[in-house]
Amino acid sequence: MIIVKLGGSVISNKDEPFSFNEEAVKNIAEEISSFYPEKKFVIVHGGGSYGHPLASKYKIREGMGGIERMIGTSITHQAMLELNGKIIDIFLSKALPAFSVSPSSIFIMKAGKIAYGNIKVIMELVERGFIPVLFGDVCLDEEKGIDILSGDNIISYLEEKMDVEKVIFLMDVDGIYDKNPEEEDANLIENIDEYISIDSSIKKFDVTGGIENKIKEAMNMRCRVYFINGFMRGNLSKAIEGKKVGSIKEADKSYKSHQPL
Ligand code: IP8
Repeated sequence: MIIVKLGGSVISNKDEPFSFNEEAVKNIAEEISSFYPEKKFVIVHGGGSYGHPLASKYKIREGMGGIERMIGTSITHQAMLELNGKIIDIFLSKALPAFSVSPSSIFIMKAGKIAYGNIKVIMELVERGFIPVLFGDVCLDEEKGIDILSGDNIISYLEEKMDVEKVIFLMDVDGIYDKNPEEEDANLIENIDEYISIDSSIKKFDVTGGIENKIKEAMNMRCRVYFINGFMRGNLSKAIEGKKVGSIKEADKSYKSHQPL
């Protein structure tokens, strides 16, 4: 099974609230359709300009905080459902049996991580040939009451519990860089393991927030992980076929997915 993360900056324009990059999602669905049903997929998408502005407007990461925040939590979830619906519709139009699974209905968080997950439905959907489509969502939290669950955290959890052949992160840049990719002397890191092995620290990456979290999560995964540009047609197919593209973290030597890399 292959997990594909549709990054928020690929499916929407982060600077424009409630924007949706229909063309990009159509291209992604088309590429996936040429590998389906031989390959099994789970899709996880980010919040983009649907989830993030609302999550900060209602201060959801601060936890429970009265009726206004509870209403805001529900509004944020509804916005994510709307975004999810747009993605599912495109997949269906390409004859892919995408099936929406709300993370807030199956996960509970604690200290920024998933503390409880009921993923039997996801496993059985995949077994029957469906393509579950999850997303970064609001989530119940054992300590704070509520929190935001990022798509990247969901992927780490699924990778640990399921038989995952590879994880492919679709981004709006060509992969992971040694510094902010907007800087002229930034270099794309093709082999993340090699780069890190020099001093075994992700501090070498001049990164913050989202990317730092992504690299950390990827380094803890057992399977091969790709970071590729989701706007470049053909990139996703190359990653699915196991070709060299973007930045790659190799699978752990001891890890054997039941499916070929
Ligand atoms: O974009 C965030 O998910 P992410 C989800 O995967 C919300 O971090 C609701 C902001």
